[in-house]
Amino acid sequence: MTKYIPSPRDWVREQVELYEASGGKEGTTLRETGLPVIIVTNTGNKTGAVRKTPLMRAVDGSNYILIASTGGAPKHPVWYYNLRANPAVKIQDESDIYDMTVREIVNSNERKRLWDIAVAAYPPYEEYQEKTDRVIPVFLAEPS
Ligand code: F42
Repeated sequence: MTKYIPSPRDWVREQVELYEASGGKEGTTLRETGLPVIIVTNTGNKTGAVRKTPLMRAVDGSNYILIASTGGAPKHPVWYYNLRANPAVKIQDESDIYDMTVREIVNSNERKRLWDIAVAAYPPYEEYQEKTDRVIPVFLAEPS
């Protein structure tokens, strides 16, 4: 079995642990916001290790929209490069787990459509985009 390396950030690692240990019944929202979170299991692009990244839940039909915002930080999160290198992921949405394939959406009309859905699900994404010079990447995850 491939090695799982938990996030070095305490609050992220603890959310993943609670989410998984409870079978998707606890730890499923972003702290006090009450807004839903999914867990994206991905593969480290250098280590090949299993990585688990909580993200806000934004959906387009049966597809998930993944926003690489990291709170508007100047650099893309590491998981962005993991998904570019290895698009096969697992997504846990509460108690449901799906095998999915992701692709970065670069077409500007499609990106805008998905971005607007994501902002409706989690309004702070808009402030994160204003905070940073980079264009925040948008992925679409579709059932494999
Ligand atoms: N982040 C978002 O970008 N968008 C969201 O919607 C979002 C929601 C969210 C909700 C709940 C929650 O608990 C966290 C949430 N986050 C959200 C934060 C998100 O889960 C990530 O923690 C954040 O985006 C930072 O991602 P990161 O991949 O940069 O994480 C760092 C801290 C990290 O774990 N780094 C690892 C490490 O050990 O330093 C590296 C992990 C890795 O994949 N390494 C690669 C490998 O091969 O294993 C190689 C690294 C390389 O150099 O390329």
